[in-house]
Amino acid sequence: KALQLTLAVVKPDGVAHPLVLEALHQKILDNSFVIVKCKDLAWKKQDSEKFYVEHAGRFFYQRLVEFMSSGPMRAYILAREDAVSHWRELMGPTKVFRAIYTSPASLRGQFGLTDTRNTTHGSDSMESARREIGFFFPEFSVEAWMQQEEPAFRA
Ligand code: YYY
Ligand code: MG
Repeated sequence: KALQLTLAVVKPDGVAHPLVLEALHQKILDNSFVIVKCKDLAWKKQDSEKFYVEHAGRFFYQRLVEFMSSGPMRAYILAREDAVSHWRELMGPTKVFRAIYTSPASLRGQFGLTDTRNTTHGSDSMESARREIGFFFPEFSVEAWMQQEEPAFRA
């Protein structure tokens, strides 16, 4: 199993509740992720539109971009073996109804409010992780980290 980086985001509904934010942060630590980078930020509507351009035209697009620019968020670059799929699994299904009934212990099952206000984001492949890490952390180089930090990380 290979060491990977992924992008994890606590969405505005999660950041709005300090105890939820704390619980999500603790989940990251409890699941052997290394926090490579962490920052708090807020999006303008254009940022949401650009990040979610793959969903442009879907029925939920407007409510999604408005929600994602409605307040502060927290973004993490996380490292771990199989980080991408492991974080997706911890998050649980996108839709809150499904999350509550099929994965009640998942982050969305525990803290999700609606299909839009579903507390967390996670990259869905290594390719999207690279794009999304670049979107949130333009100064960060995945290549440089893999070359310089990965050997030390494994040692
Ligand atoms: O990757 P993931 O976040 O689990 O779901 P996507 O299908 O990529 O959708 C992105 C984002 O869009 C989702 O986290 C909430 C929002 N959304 C929505 O508001 N309503 C839906 N029915 C589906 C998705
Ligand atoms: Mg997605």
